[in-house]
Amino acid sequence: MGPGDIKKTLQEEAKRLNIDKIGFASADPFTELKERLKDHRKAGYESGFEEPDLEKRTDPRKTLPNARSIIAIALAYPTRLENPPDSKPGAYRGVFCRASWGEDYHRVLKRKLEGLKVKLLELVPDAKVEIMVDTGALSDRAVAERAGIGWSGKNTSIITPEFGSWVYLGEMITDVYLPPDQPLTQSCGECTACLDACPTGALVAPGQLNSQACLAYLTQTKGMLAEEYRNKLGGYLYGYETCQAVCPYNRKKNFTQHEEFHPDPDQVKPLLKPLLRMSNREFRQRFGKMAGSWRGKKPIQRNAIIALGRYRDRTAVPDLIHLLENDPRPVIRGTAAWALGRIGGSEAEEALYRVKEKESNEQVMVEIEKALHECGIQETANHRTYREA
Ligand code: B12
Ligand code: SF4
Repeated sequence: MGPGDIKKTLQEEAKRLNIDKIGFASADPFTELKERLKDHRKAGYESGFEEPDLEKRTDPRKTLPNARSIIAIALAYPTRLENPPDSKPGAYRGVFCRASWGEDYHRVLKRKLEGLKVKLLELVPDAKVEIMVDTGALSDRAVAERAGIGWSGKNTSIITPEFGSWVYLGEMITDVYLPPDQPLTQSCGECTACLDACPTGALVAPGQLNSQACLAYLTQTKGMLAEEYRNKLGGYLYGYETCQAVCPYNRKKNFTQHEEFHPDPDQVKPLLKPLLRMSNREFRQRFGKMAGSWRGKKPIQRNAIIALGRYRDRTAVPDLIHLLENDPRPVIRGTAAWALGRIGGSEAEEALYRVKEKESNEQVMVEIEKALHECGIQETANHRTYREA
């Protein structure tokens, strides 16, 4: 069988496996990307989640010697929640980004790629293959771009004409030669909607993201969230997606053909308060299969506390006080102090004074002081409102 026929058979197999898009690219080094990545690093824009070795990241042959082709795939994911549960006073909810809905996409895409691998090995029994989804050395986006899956948007996402950027990407490097596809020629044109909408200015230039300021990244950090970002998360517990939501290519796109990605509304939009007291075991049971659980419980709980503070949910005060007084993790105590400062009231203020006497962590102390100051400001404001009335 010739390379063209192998490619055709793989395309047919992809259809059978319910893969939304498949593209083929050469495995030559990504030389242009390498220069970009160097600049990206120099500017301090990396997240730290990327493969650190730039050689490995841009040369597929560092992963698979004699690599000749890369087979890239994309799977579309849903964007709409049917019957979303209400988020209301006393029962506020947070939200996981759409890229975390349903079963962890790493597993789903790897299964699809394994299916393609089986077919390729049937056709070329001594073929060598290496499968990657997100955590591999290569830039999945650069591969998808080269393979004609989609084009690179100003929000840095790969945008497909059919599914917008609501797609996951994955690839398989092989030493089998397969005729490459052509990259797409489409582009964003004059549109700047994502750059204008990003609440933190993380999209520093078209196609260039400062990850350190990206809310999608910041929801995944384990330390204290810098104060300037706390009011900008908008209820997100994991990930962020405004730069995708505003994109005209994503408008009204909602693809539900993969059952694995169907969201459980109560899981992807959970009540905030119960998250605060969740054990590790409960967390794993409830969220362990989602992509959004990979950083563990702490960032999700921290973000839930921030959301409760932002909503000024008075019914959360007892739970927040419990954390402030008892939680062994300074990040959780410090964030709880911040939330109590935002919510205010005598119960919160008294608790803050109480813990001030015994707190030994410096960072938490700073948050307590600031929260007490905030309570004082609110007290004065309430008093003023009362007098004016
Ligand atoms: C690190 C990482 C992050 C970081 C940094 C993201 C970033 N933009 O760099 C953080 C945590 C912020 C993140 C967030 C998200 N991520 Co992410 N992430 C990755 C990861 C592991 C590496 C990306 C990387 O190397 N970034 C560094 C930049 C420089 O490289 P790059 O983005 O691959 O480079 C492309 C473009 O940025 C552009 N480019 C790079 N530099 C320059 C410079 C100029 C001047 C120009 C014009 C262009 C340009 O060219 C490259 C080829 O297209 C990939 C998986 C992988 N192995 O590739 C997933 C991946 C990119 N993430 C993905 C997803 C889904 C997300 C989120 C949507 C999740 C969410 N809802 O929160 C957000 C989107 C935020 C955004 N606008 O990028 C998908 C993207 C799918 C798609 N359609 O594009 C990937 C491919 C995972 C996957 N296998 O599906 N992610
Ligand atoms: S919002 Fe506009 S500029 Fe941004 S990625 Fe979409 S089309 Fe491109």
